[in-house]
Amino acid sequence: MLTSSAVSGPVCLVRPPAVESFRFVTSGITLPLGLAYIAGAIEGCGRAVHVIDAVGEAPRRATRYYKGFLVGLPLEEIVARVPAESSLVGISVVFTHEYPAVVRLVELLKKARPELRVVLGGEHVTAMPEFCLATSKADFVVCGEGEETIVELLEALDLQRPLDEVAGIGFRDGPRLTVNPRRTRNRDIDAIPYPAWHHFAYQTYSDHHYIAAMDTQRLNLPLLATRGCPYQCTFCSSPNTWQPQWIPRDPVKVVDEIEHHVRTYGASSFPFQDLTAVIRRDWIVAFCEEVLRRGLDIRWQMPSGTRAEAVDAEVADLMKRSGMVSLAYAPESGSEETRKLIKKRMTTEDLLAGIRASSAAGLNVAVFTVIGFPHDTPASLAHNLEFVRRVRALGVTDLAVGYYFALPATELFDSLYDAGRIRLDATYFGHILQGGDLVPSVSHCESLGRLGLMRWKFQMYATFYSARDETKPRTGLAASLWRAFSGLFASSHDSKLQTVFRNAMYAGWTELRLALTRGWLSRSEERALFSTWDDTFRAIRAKLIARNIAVPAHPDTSRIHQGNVMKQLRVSHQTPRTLRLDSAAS
Ligand code: B12
Ligand code: SF4
Repeated sequence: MLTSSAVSGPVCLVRPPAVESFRFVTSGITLPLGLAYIAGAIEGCGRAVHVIDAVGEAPRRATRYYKGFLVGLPLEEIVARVPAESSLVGISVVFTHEYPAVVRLVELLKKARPELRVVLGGEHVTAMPEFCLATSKADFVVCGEGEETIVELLEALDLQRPLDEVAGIGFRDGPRLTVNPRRTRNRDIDAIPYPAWHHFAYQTYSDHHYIAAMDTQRLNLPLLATRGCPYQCTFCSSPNTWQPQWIPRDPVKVVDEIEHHVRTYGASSFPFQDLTAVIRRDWIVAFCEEVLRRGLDIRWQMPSGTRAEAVDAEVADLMKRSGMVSLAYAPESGSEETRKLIKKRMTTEDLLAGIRASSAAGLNVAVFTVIGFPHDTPASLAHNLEFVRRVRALGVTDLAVGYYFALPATELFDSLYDAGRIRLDATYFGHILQGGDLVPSVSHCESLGRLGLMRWKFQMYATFYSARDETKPRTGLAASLWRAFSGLFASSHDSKLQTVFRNAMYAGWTELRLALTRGWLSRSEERALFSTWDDTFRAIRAKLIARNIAVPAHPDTSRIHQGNVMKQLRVSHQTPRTLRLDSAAS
């Protein structure tokens, strides 16, 4: 029977080591914004917090991992740093590829201190709550937005209230895994306490270029102006985590937060980490005007990909004048048909208009594309070539061509998994990082293999970087190559190409250096760890389907767009359930 007892000492929050590998990306690592919000929420209710940020505390230490390497404190050192008086540890698991390290970390924590209780939260846990309870020794999981849930869980433990009354959590009671209904999304997001950056080595992140944006040589703090996204792209886990719901903050309050960070920490550069910040024109106009009205000398960027509909010449000019440096558009494909199949509701016309306005205003513009969707064909990919030529001519500075990876809790993943086209093994958990690889580790594409995809990637890059940008002097292949190399020596970058190249050189060298070291586990321990995971997940999925909490997905990935995922998400989020993995009956 599950026993509940009061939480003593500071709540210890852990950002596990990040994962990097030899690949071409701007950055894989930034300050952990979600965990900083959790720290702020716990402090906001009068409790003490202790943070172990594995990356911030050892930014240049690296340990060989099953894919690439772990960046930050070795797992044993994290265990040793948990305060003796803490009785509860919260660990953030944003990325699926970080999860195996967290499983090992929890094992080490429980071995050293069996009385410690461990709670996991973050995007990956939200995608697979039962799986995380079944495959790790964690006691609790928090699904979705975590601030209210963690505070209520702590109260429930203190007051010994029944855990099945806490919305948004899952917990283990012997062999029984319980997942409660989700909490309703918090609409009053302006009332959420600011991220508690005073617990994090924010200067270290900027010093080591751990910034998910263009390097401006200023002190960076990430920012969130909105939560969630109203769309339901078939490859994206955000509908499951945030439900397709976009909730913006009051733009004036966002600028209040910026001023607070300028005053308190001396920050002056703010990469926005929103899923899709610019949806409403009036919102972005109000935000920029407020920054200008206060005369703030800041830089800000939107590096994670936004939508284009609200960006016209006036908006782009306001963004530039208020300090914006760069933004990224994420159409994912140059083919309108592919965009329809992945439910990316973005027209080429809107996108090109947004790009034209942004680059005319002098902003650095990046375009994100993905190749290797299961339904991609040579014919659909061919649209990308003309597309990248067109966006280059309009002044787009950088292009990212990523390989498709199958994130859990997405419509495409369910379809591939139910059709037997994915196994949850080490390759699966590593392939999430393959977007920036030269050759993908897996192809989920029906008509192209790994090498076929690689050829398309090279062709798209070659077309883009050798095409002429009509809006700038000195473009073309030679100029682009020089730009890439110059990133190794320049301290501040004005093209992602420079950052990508610098990161790849560092990651490649680190991987080489670590190749023959023992690493986080021995090779046989690695194999043992992953050996049962697929069976476990398959059993969980079968039980959820048998209880109508999940539905078998359509095996034809080009038909998925015809459905609406909302109905199924509602059922899955609102149905309380308890599974026993040792019995076929439950
Ligand atoms: C900014 C960002 C990045 C940044 C860095 C992020 C970082 N290292 O912290 C950059 C650009 C580097 C990046 C890179 C990648 N990213 Co990214 N990124 C994001 C993005 C847009 C925002 C993250 C964020 O700050 N969110 C805002 C905070 C408030 O939300 P949150 O972190 O989820 O935290 C909340 C809850 O999850 C929960 N919670 C979180 N931790 C904890 C801990 C506890 C104890 C508790 C109780 C609760 C809790 O409470 C928090 C507050 O409500 C997300 C999408 C998203 N909106 O989350 C994708 C996302 C995290 N990225 C994703 C992916 C796939 C990648 C890449 C693999 C892409 C690629 N092609 O290479 C790389 C991997 C990099 C690496 N080496 O690990 C996926 C991850 C999915 C998964 N299952 O793994 C996401 C979810 C996007 C998506 N839907 O596809 N990313
Ligand atoms: S890919 Fe972007 S637009 Fe699509 S659901 Fe995810 S966050 Fe929203």
